Amino acid sequence: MSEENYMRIIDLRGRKLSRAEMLEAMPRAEMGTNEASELVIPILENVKQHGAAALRDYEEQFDHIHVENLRVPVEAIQAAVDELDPEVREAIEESVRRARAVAASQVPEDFYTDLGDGARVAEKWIPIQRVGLYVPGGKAVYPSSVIMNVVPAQAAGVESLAIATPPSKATNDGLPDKTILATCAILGVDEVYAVGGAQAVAMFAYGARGTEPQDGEILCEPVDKITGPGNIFVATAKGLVSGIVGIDAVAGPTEIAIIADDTANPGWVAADLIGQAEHDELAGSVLITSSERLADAVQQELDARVPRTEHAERVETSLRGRQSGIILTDDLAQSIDAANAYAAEHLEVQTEDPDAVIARIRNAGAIFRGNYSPVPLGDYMSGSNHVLPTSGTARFASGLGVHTFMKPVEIIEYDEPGLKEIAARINAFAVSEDLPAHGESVLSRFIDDPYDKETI
Ligand code: HSO
Ligand code: ZN
Repeated sequence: MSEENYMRIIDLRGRKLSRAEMLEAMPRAEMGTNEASELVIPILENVKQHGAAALRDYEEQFDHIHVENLRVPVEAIQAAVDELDPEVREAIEESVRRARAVAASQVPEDFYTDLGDGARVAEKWIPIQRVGLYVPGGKAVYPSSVIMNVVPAQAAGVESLAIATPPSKATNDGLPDKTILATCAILGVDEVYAVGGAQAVAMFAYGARGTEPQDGEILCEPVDKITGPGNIFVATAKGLVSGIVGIDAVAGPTEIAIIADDTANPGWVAADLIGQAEHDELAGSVLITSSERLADAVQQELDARVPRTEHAERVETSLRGRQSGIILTDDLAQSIDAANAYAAEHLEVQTEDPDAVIARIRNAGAIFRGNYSPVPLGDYMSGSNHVLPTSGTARFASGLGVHTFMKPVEIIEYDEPGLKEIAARINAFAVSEDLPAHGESVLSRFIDDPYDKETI
């Protein structure tokens, strides 16, 4: 393989790596330190103090757009769907149908455990009441991501759902991107704000007062959880308000890993690597294989395909970046070890027996099985969710789903005999922690004077 190749080789062959060495060998960009906080903290504070006035100022300052109606009028949302290209509309509707079918089966069931007579612990799943979804603007306008957030929230039973998305620079009419608005209409979301960036996160976290004609004094009520991707300022703002409200994960650049063997089609593998690289110069595209022949063939396919794709420059930067590469392994077992260490946001398995590989995968945001389940299928229309853990966080986190918008609450249901049976043990435990009033609380129910230690 020559120097000219798009992707660098990370050769693990013949190396017995410790866990730390394996993690170290994985192609990932350095995480920069976060200097955005200094800019974001005053924005949060200002929106908290001044509500709508501050939001308008920031839209003028950062997006250079005067937004008259911070809350997008419902007629504008409906008009967007009427103007939508019918082909795009069908695509959105198909995507929504499939996502809804999957989300419906994801709704968790309540359950209980009996621990004896009159001793039960039940578990009840409660939807989060109000959620704010951030939808980025700019070059990455993804109506598909609106679907991925809204559908599971609705299936979870979230009562109130608001969307914030910046006013479009392209139309410069103070309204957000029309396809985003149309997607909101198709999904039945009518609370949409033409507000972007850190200020949108502040509006969701603290709520905002304003002088909007259609809302009287309150522009936006505070939410309980904020989800959705965003740039460094949005991510930083989400980090800062988390604790006041819930947030989904703070996403890093998107990435794909493909485990492939000699049975894989090199053209398809190359196309999938390019597809991911198209997102961002920092996107990671990783091929993991023990077949040098496949690796060579994929490099050749990249040579042929990259120059012909529209975003060739961006793709090239991403493929040549240190976050991308071809990992060469001794065998399938080492490929699986590497995939588990990398913990890809998207893991494609294009091998002779994909099920045998999948059985041994423990870390991946989502697994795309076989040659006909490429990542873009999942991005748009498989019914699965495309908001997935990035940067190796798939080791401990999962993708967005109905569970993201619900929380389990335990209900403790003991009756008199159930409590009496273990009252003395609870008391013993409490005393051992020097919290005797805890024991006295329980004992009060069974003896006259729990404070008289002589009688216990
Ligand atoms: N691959 C992206 C999602 C996306 N792709 C949206 C196209 N549109 C992150 O999972
Ligand atoms: Zn994508």
